[in-house]
Amino acid sequence: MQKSAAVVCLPTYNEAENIGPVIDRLLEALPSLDVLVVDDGSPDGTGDLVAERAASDPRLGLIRRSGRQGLGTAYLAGFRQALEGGYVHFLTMDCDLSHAPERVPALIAAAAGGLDLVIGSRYVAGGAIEGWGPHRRVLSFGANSFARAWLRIESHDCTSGFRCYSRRAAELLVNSPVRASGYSTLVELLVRCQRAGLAVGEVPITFVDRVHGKSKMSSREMLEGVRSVVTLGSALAREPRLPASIGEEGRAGAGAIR
Ligand SMILES: Nc1nc2c(ncn2[C@@H]2O[C@H](COP(=O)(O)OP(=O)(O)O)[C@@H](O)[C@H]2O)c(=O)[nH]1
Ligand SMILES: [Mg+2]
Repeated sequence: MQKSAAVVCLPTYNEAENIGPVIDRLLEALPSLDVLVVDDGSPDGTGDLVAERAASDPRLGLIRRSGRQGLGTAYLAGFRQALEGGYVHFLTMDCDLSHAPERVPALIAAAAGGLDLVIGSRYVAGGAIEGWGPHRRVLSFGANSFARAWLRIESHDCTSGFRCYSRRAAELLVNSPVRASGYSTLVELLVRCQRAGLAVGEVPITFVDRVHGKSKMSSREMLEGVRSVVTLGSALAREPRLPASIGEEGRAGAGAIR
């Protein structure tokens, strides 16, 4: 396995129109990249499309789960399998082209500079959002600001799903008692890395609203996410801190990298 080997864990639920272009653009973006799709029995046949393609493409893998089980467990199922593959970088992104596959090398380059978690960020200089109206912008920025303040998160975009984790970050997370689901899972995974003293940084991305398919983020899910960020704060306060040995080297990298 090459030193730069990276895998993108791609959670999917009803992304039949997007999955082909996302995989094409990812495989094109970097020759050393593999893709692992985690599909939750999408009724629109996303899993079948991937299975067909994976049969003849060794760079593509598929985990099929029965029924929608949430984003958090999808990431962790992907990491658990990918950790057996000896990868160095473990990426996650949405499968709706909101996250440009061409930005993957920038995340990996920042990670290779010594970060354990690199976030593709909408809220640092150079970051942007295209295609969202004021309502969704305010909701996202509000949920993000609330989670940052409540959990004392240093990163500016704590709900972005476009990320690159190091091997030790992926190992930490699969062995953590991750409890949140939905948007708050992203917050929890970040908080767990920050609390373990891992080095976290951000690179700017331009987030583009999805063109095909529907967002799975409803107002109800967003409210539920805020509620679970609140309870996450108290649950984390009761948990013992991880040994400092994980990350004494780490804390420098909270800034943005271009
Ligand atoms: N496997 C799996 N994927 C999911 C689930 N919920 C959402 N996704 C995927 O997670 C990504 C983010 O969801 P999306 O609907 O784009 O949320 P938004 O970006 O907040 O609007 C997409 O690739 C979805 O297909 C789930 O329960 N299981
Ligand atoms: Mg999306």
